[in-house]
Amino acid sequence: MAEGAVLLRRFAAPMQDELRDALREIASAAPFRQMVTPGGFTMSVAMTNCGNVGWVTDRRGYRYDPIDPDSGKPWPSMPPSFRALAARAAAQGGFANFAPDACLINRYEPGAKMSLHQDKDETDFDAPIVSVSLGLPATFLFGGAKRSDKTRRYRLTHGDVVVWGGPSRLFFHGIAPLADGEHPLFGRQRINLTFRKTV
Ligand code: MD3
Ligand code: FE
Repeated sequence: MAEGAVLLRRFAAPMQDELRDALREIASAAPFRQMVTPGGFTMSVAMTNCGNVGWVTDRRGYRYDPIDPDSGKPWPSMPPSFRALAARAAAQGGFANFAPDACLINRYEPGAKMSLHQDKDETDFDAPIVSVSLGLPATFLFGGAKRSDKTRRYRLTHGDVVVWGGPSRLFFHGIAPLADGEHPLFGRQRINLTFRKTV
């Protein structure tokens, strides 16, 4: 897709049942919620996290926080199956010993989108980000190092895993509004996991 970005089609599909069960457990302890941006907009994507820290946004800003602000408790721990999947994908993409400390979980219902942005709230940009797409297909918008760079569109479908390392780690990206549909296992939604090493 770009230097350092490796698309592994259907890589996570063999683990779909295990992923679905683990997600159900995480969401029962830390329910999906639509967070508010520092600018005061409610995101169309609903989010939760697992791992040592979770990504949060509110009127004060964006940050990684060890505590879920909705429950006041730590985020659910990262299931060993998640950790292993992320490490195996990263290795396949050329990054040995990937040890994520955070997994941001995005839930898109039809119409939800994510505007063009960079992921730069982490401190270690040498570590890749690993993303896992589950459920309904999405149109992924992939730009370059500058917001004004032209974007290309990729269709990400159920089970697709992407390793974002090297220069692509800081490229602008987003998700077009999700088209309606029904996935046999995940129903009327798309779930995206992003594994991050934040420190
Ligand atoms: C390219 N999520 O959570 S996954 C995000 O599908 C995010 O939910 C989108 O962007 C989603 O920050 C896109 C693909 C992705 C994730 C992280 C990246 C692409 C990336 C980081 C750097 C470059
Ligand atoms: Fe992102």
